[in-house]
Amino acid sequence: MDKIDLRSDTVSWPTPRMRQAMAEAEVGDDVYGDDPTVNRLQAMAAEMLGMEAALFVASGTMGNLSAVLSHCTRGDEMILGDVSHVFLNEAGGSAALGGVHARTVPVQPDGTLRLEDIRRAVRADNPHYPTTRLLCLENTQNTVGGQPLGADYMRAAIDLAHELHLRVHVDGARIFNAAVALGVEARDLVKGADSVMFCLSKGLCAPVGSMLCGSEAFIARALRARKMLGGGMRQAGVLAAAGIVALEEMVERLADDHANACRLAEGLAAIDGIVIDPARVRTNMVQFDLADSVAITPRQLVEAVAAHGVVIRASSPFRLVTHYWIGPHHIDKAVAAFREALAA
Ligand code: TLP
Repeated sequence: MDKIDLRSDTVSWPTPRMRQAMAEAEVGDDVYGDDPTVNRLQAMAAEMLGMEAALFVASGTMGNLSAVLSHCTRGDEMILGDVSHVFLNEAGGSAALGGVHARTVPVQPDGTLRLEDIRRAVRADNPHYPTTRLLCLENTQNTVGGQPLGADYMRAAIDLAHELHLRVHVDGARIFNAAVALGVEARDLVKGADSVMFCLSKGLCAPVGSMLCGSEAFIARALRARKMLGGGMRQAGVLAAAGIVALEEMVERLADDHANACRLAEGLAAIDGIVIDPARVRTNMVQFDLADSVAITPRQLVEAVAAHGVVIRASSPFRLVTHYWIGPHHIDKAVAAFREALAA
């Protein structure tokens, strides 16, 4: 990778091992269930997440939407975080295509939804109201800096939802970042959930794809939803082969991305004009703001660091994301680029 691209871990390229596995993949028609490489990936994913079955989908967005369509019917309501990806960044698909009403509760700085907020958001049985059907949790919680939600919290939220007769879907796009950061197995973070989606194409570096996991019965419904969304793929083993390498080789090393994110945060904290709390960096994301005293605009900062080969997006707060293609020397170059941009 020629640039130091910190916009997201989605920008990560497949590894040489992935490209080789893709070239050599055994394939079949996956819509007929005939692709041995897809079937192997699905079995691995289900096993790692402690679920009965799994389905290979084109993207995290497709996985989340397939889950919502499989859990809910039109006019149902789901409770989810007010800055969750499903609510903010999935083109309103659950409303547009599923007729599912969103009831948001505030995401806390640690990424959790308060249990009392969840309890209060559940509707009474009354014909004026939609039927509350689903709770969506996000782990790690992207918008608050990739905070990992611990196993105790997940268990408490899942148990509460079940007590309230809700189903639970976990948007675990980065569940392996959470697991590695917390030193637990991913399956321990989703125990009892009715479904979980995780992405192969973010920190795990695969070029395409996410996995939706759940019970056999749930996956049978999700298979139809995926088909309806145009996600029935044919010789998808070419893509699944990279996903297998992702699960075999790329999970434990996420700890390097987390260490690099800490290094980046500490470097930025030493620069006048940057407002950051390095203690909040728990996984592969770094958030910071510009101090009011800083003369340049966010857009000018983006352009100034781009001149040094550092690619970021203007946002408030700024978000920088580390991944496989970013090593400690890239971090040091990036910090130097920020220092120079803000010294000007
Ligand atoms: N997130 C992307 C952007 O869409 C914001 C990113 O750069 O972080 N759940 C979560 C928590 C996500 O962060 C994302 C992607 C998705 C779902 C959707 O995955 P894709 O992009 O594969 O549809």
